[in-house]
Amino acid sequence: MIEVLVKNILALAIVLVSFLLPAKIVYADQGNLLKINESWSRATTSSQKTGAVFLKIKNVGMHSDKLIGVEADIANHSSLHQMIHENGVMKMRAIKGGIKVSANSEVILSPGQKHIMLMGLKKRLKENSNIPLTLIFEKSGKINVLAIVLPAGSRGPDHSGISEMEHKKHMIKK
Ligand SMILES: [Cu+2]
Repeated sequence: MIEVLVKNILALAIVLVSFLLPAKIVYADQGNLLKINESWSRATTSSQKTGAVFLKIKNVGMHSDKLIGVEADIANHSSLHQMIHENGVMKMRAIKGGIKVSANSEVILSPGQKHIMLMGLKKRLKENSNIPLTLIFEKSGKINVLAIVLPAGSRGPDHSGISEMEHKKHMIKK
């Protein structure tokens, strides 16, 4: 009788342990190691057919990753761009090979630098609206982001008086 009881307790213990283990595996999800902060864009007029999105990518993990693409329903075509100087003129070029985000570091996409280009806008970017985007990373896969549209000519959330709480609303939504 006692032997049966001990066996039952052992079986129960094994079941409990197996319930506890997967929780730890989920916690180590690579996708959570990339934090997308301060995603923003600038309002456009109805005649403007292109827009740009800027954001910060923080890698709190121990492995590097790479932003290799972007998808946005609001535009016919979205790509990663870089500004370059050519014969004294600033030009935009598509980034080949993606944007590397090293372990434990941050990459900032900002005006005049690297940015996400939205080409063939299907509708104008309205101030205070949100643009849903999907960032595609080599290792972490897809991460959905909402970029807030700031006034035309804005220099970014840091300079527009948007509170820290507003920032958090636009952080990574996986
Ligand atoms: Cu561009």
